Amino acid sequence: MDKTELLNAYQDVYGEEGKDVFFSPGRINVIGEHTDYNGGHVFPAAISLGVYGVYGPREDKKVRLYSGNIDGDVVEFDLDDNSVEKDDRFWTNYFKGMLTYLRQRKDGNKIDHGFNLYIKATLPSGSGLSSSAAIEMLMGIILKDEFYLDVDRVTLAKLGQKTENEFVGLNSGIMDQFACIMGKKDSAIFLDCNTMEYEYKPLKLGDYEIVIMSTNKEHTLADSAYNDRVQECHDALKKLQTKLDIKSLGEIDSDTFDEYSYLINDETELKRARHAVNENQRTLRATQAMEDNDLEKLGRLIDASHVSLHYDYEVTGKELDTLAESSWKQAGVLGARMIGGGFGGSAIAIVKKDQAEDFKKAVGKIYRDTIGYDASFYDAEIVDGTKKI
Ligand code: GAF
Repeated sequence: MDKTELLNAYQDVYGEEGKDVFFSPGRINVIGEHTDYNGGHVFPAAISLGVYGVYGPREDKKVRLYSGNIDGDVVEFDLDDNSVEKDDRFWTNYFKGMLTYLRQRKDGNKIDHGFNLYIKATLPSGSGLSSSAAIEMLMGIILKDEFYLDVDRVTLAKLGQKTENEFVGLNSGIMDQFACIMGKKDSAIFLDCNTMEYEYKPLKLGDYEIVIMSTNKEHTLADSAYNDRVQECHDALKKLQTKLDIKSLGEIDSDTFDEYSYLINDETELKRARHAVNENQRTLRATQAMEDNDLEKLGRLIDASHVSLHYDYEVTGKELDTLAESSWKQAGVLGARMIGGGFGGSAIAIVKKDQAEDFKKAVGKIYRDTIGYDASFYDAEIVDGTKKI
């Protein structure tokens, strides 16, 4: 989006000039789904679809937020009158949570005056591409830069997770916030969510590209069974811990899991844990396959991830299954799977560049015929994390 356009929009809303413009990307995830809160690995990348924010300081203590995507009013609250509390709008809480937790830190008192924000997203909300983490990290970087806060990016990612967990009530892991704020152009981030060690790996896909496909079925993770999945994995882990000295499912391989699976005397928990363990192993193998230039293998592992998310984790649904399964049948496709929390949202396919247009037409038609409305296909680049532009 054009910076001037954003500054003009800010001026229309607030009647004065904005100071700085920021961009916070959404993310895709090549592989490693529902592994983050299980102490496993993920392999996400920041994308050029995201959320823009124009900041302008105020002399008083008021914070004003306006979203250019929603036909609504300016949302206003005061820094000092304890009105920074959760409301029933889905988007403002991400700002409020970050503001609250940053103000609670040692140098949080540096946030001593109000500000206006104009927000415009190019990322559809509920699309499974991390619009919420993009907003959290946008707020984090804006406050860090404008108020000179002494806080590093990984800490901001953790505060974003805390916002989800404690302010919003979704027990999500760290992947989305980490990907949005730590993203690097043309690279994916291989992150061990157990140790928080990470490595950038250039996305070497040769003649192939990643096509992002949205089901256009909005998913609201807090309303979904996401928290149930977290709990089921936790319960399975507790049973394994009676014999194994582990802190997370990410610490064991598929063989060890198989050997000790007799401890999990509940079919649902068994399936959930099996996914978490196998998906983590698949993520390790997939990143290795990419390094070895074995793209066929990478593709097979991506397909296997979807199958496991369908049968064992049960988070796909008809829309995501239609996108993945119809992708598998197209020429020039290495692999396809749902990404993010599931229950709607988006999928990715790794498609031969010169066959991508035919691919979108064919999958788009099957989706419309099967589901009754259109899927959306997005062209996105892999970009750097949240920053001033
Ligand atoms: C959502 C969550 F926010 C992430 O933490 C992660 O668990 C993902 O679902 C599934 O891999 O995006």
